[in-house]
Amino acid sequence: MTQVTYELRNNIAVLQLSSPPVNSLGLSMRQAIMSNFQKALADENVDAIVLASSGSIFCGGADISEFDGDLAFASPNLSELCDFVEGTNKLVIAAINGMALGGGCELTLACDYRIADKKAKIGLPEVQLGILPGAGGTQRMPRLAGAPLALEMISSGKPVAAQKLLEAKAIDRLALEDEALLEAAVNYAEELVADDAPLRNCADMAVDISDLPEDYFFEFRRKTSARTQGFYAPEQCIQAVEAACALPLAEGIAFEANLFRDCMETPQARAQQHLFFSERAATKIPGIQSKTLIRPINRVAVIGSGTMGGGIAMNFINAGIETVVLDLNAEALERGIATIRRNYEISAKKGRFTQAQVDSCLSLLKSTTEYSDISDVDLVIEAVFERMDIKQQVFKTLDEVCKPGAILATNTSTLDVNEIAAVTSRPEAVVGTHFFSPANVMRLLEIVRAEKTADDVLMTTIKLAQKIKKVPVVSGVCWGFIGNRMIEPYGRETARLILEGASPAQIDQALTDFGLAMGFPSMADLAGIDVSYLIRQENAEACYPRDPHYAAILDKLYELGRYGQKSGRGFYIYEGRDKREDPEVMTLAADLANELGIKQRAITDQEIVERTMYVLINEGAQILDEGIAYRSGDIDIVYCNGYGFPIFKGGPMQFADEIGLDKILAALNGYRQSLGDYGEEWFKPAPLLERLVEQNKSFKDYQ
Ligand code: 3H9
Repeated sequence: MTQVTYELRNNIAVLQLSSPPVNSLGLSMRQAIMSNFQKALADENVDAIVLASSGSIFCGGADISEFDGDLAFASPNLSELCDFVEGTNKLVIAAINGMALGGGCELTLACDYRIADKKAKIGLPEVQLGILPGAGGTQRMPRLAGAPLALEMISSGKPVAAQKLLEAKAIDRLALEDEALLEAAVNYAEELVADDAPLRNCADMAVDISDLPEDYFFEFRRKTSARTQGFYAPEQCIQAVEAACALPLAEGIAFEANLFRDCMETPQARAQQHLFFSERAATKIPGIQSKTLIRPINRVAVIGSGTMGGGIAMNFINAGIETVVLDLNAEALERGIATIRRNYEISAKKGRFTQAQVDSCLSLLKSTTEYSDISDVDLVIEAVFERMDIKQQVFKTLDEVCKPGAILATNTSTLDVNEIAAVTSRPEAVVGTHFFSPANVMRLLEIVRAEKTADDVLMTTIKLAQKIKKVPVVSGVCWGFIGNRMIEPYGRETARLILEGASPAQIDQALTDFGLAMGFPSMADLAGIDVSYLIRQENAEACYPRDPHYAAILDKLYELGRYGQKSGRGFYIYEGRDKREDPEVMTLAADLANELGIKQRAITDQEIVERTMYVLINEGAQILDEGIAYRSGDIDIVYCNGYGFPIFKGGPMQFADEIGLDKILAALNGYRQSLGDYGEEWFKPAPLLERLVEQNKSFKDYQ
């Protein structure tokens, strides 16, 4: 297939990148660009070259799938291609439509002139893949757009509107509203030829540092350090832009190349690239055609107007979908709707939405206390109290009132979706949609595929999740699905470590040093110790063994009315926004340990991290083996988007692959032995883990 088309329009050669979906710059694409350029350069009738795209975007950058081998560096590599384009003796005009990202953006920077469509976005998102622009972007962008804008773009990875780069003079012209970009680019090229416009080369430019304060880079580092903690690439991005300000282009490019190779070899880069592909793979379901017809979803109902119901409803109205919130209790409904309105007002005040956007969202929000008002909706999401009998009652009613073809979804976070579906006459229409709190903020959506969920119901739910800007992951049915099932052994291990002598603060510190957003003790205090107690009571049979060691410290805190932040005391003491350690917790733990015959001792941070993380990974292995998750990457997406697992470690399963499954297995077996009966009961390695180690494989190999 032709990856680059060549066309002559009078004296202008038009090269169009034509490799869907994103014109990524793999080796064959780079070769095709090079040979088409050579053709245009060899033709004496050609005065200028327009580089454009025939697809919906200009280019998504280097082919990331080449990064795990040598192909990315094979000649012509992207850097060589950009140098070649910059060095040509004919005018080259980039015509940017849709998006120009990463290497795609770098290619345009090597052109002499740039014209973009008004809606185009341009970015250098490499830092989000754990690397930095490696084809001259860190050197050419500061020369063309100025150091501050370039540094912001390169270190955040966020694309900017073409208009912004026009203002910075890195883009020369925007296509007029009613003018097709390609036509505009060809006209522009003809104009430039007629005007005898000069060739441009970044080697002839220096970064303008006249307005940069002396401590500019120091201050930038200081301001971004909290956001970039644990990541390797952001600092390399800063160093590269600093170099651009000091070195001639060729030296700067050589400096950038070293940093690029250095980043490529880090675990962070592997982790972030794994997450990029895992997020996309998670929407593909084995055995289901991606072209499966999806059902139109134009009107949605949410049952329950509590925090969760309200948050869920906001997702849909933000996406322009009319949404009815139903609550049988009129007062609760009024309160719920008022909360949604208030949330929008706050967003408007903070500048996240314009007043017009708020008005448009609120015009899509409806409310009712009558089931008959939702008979025509295309999708209902139930978000009522987490109890099987209550949920089943709701589903019986939905089955009676909803139109044929409607999708019936439950927001349960733990319950058996098959049992919920079984009370309806249409179990094929039932699916789980487990939102995470706050539902309008958290990106993760666990979609639960029950035994009888129809393929088109599942695919519609996945597509809808993307429409409302969630990251969907499909889970099979089991207690707690992927995320909450895995959190259970992690919480148990924390509770046990406290009985053995680790303080909540030590555990929190060890886990935040590891990279988690917060450790289990702080998380339990935030979520409510009463909430986790009730979950343990409700699910005792399904999941929690009645072991006296199990969560003893959490049960004790509950008995004492220490529910966490909401009651001012839990694992910690809370005063306003401050929290401090509570020595009484350690006394309680010592008494319980004594009662249960557990010997207290000093525990290292390494032991804390290993025990909590390795049981999490072990449960993940079991989930994979049972087919609850389709891929290890799905588990990683759940943990990085819903449970604060550090992105730079790529999720628990990628972390395990990185350190080696043999080491995880050895450590589990070590604790199994050293922790006596407790170890024997809770540290048995998952059979899949043992099998993979025997076969010398990783979780990634198991699909
Ligand atoms: C770089 O450029 C390094 C250089 O500085 C130096 C090199 C030496 N490569 O996201 P979508 C696939 S690093 C390979 O669903 P959308 C993607 O996996 C690169 N594949 O579409 C998916 O495949 P599948 C810097 C890529 O419309 C399909 O295309 N660039 C690449 O929602 C559709 O993708 C970036 O970081 C790629 N570069 O969003 C940009 N890009 O169908 C990364 C996409 O098999 N890309 N694919 O699942 C994106 O941000 C989005 O894909 C984009 C389109 C916004 C372009």
